[in-house]
Amino acid sequence: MTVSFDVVVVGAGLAGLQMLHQAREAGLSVRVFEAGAGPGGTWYWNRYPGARCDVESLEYSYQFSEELQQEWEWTRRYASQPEILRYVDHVVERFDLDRDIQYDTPVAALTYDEPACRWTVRTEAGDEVVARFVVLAAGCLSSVNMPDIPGRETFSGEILHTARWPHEPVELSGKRVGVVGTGSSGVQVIPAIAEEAKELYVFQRTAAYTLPARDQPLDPGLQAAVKADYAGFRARNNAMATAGLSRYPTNPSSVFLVSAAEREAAFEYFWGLGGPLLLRSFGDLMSDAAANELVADFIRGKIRRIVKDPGVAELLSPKQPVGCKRVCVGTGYYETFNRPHVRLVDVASAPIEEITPDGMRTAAGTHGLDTIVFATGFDAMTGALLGIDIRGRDALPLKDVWADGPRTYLGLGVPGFPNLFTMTGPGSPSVLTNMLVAIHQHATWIGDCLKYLADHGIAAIEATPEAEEAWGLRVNEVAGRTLFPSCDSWYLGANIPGKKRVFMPFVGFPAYAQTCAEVAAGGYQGFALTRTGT
Ligand code: N01
Repeated sequence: MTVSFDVVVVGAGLAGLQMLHQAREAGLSVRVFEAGAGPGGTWYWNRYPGARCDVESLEYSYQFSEELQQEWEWTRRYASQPEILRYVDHVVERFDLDRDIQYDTPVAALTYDEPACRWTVRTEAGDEVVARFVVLAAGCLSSVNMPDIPGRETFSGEILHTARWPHEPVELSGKRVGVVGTGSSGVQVIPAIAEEAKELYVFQRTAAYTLPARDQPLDPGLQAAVKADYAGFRARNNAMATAGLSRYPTNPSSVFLVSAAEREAAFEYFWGLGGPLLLRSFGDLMSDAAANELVADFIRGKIRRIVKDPGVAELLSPKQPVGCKRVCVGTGYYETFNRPHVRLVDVASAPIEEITPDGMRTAAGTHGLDTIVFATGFDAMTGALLGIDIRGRDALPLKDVWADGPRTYLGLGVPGFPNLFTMTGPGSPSVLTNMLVAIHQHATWIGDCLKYLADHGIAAIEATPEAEEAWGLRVNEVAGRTLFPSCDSWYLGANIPGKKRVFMPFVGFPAYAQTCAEVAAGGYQGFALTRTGT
């Protein structure tokens, strides 16, 4: 007999765990399928040396339980990967989540049965269950991008990817290590590997802006003050475009309205605060290319002062607007290139051609290596969803519907795919915000929706094509007012060969959350609701 649930959730990362909690709160039976052997998603897989969240720990946490907020003590301004995984384990135990999670179980296919208003969920092992609703919480940055470089199989040493780092300790001391990629993962792993390796070669194609994290032990006074009014703290953060860091509001002034000395002083102040806050020093840095160039130049000046070799400093200086690729936050990143055993290899001018049995060959020469670390990122936002064979009404494959890029209504639903919700999906603020806030907003919205459907005897909910069309226009219109679409980034899908370029996230959390609330209050406008028995 086929096992049946009210809800199946795909993924037991931070999104899937909260969704499980919310669905239980709505009185529904739930099963979560997780590909990994444990919970935590991103934080389960990305266990590379130096991995640390670049969102402040007091904000990168769940807000669905006041008791949880009060009892958990963070130790650092930015939590390390092991600390976040300890938090995840605590949450799983405290809310007894494990009994509804099936680990080591990747989902292979989802097929909608229209007459029954049910999804059949097939795992890679071939087992099937049936569910009224499916929530995809498979992660925005979980489908690994491993570049197809010839000769990989011939390499005699070890090849690693930051997002599939082994659970066992990796021995790098005394070794010649190559790191490919200088995004957020590369910026964190490179200084850590430099501590151990005999020689480190960093293969850089595009220089990224790296702002100093200024990580430190968390001020107990600050933690106590936040806990004294966590609800107020969350509410103030929710009013920010990025759903965070309300303690440091954006200076609304235009950078052009101040003198050069005032501008430098403001940049210095925000640079000193650490993290991505430099982008809050003036109100027009993310909307005006000339304003952005001023802050870009400020950062390049910092790089020139930190990095002793002028040629290396020049190579490390990014050319694209600041923030159109996600800014990196690091500790000692630029300083690492002053170390005598660290070499920057420019693979923009001389691309990687081949992996050989004992190293990496670029157009400029060969570098002998014992270990290669790929920090080459992800097929973001759509990769994990399209990795599942999802077929909606009339067996319509999602990959065909999204052949020209993802199209959604509110990043929550897709026409033709009733009773299927995407968490933090394309078309929602997602990766442009503090993910834990985006997750909370989606998990509570979906949980409330499921309860509404049950209370009103509704068997199916489906985004309408008109609502999806209008939403797509709004996503583009809002993004078009910013510099986000102005360079090749994973937000656009530009990092994956052949992927259609569509700006995927929605810019601006508060307007989005308000729209979602209005849609719900209006009886789920933009969604077609089918009553039981109709
Ligand atoms: O991946 P990326 P990531 N040959 O795509 C290069 C989050 N995150 O894992 O720019 C040579 O940003 C590529 O070069 P280019 C965060 O949202 C958060 O670092 O395409 N190079 C780039 O340098 C982040 O934005 C945290 O020219 C190749 C790099 O690899 C997102 O995850 C930590 C190449 C990939 O950078 C992704 O970050 C880590 C090739 N064939 C990640 N292919 C924190 O919270 C790719 N590259 C701190």
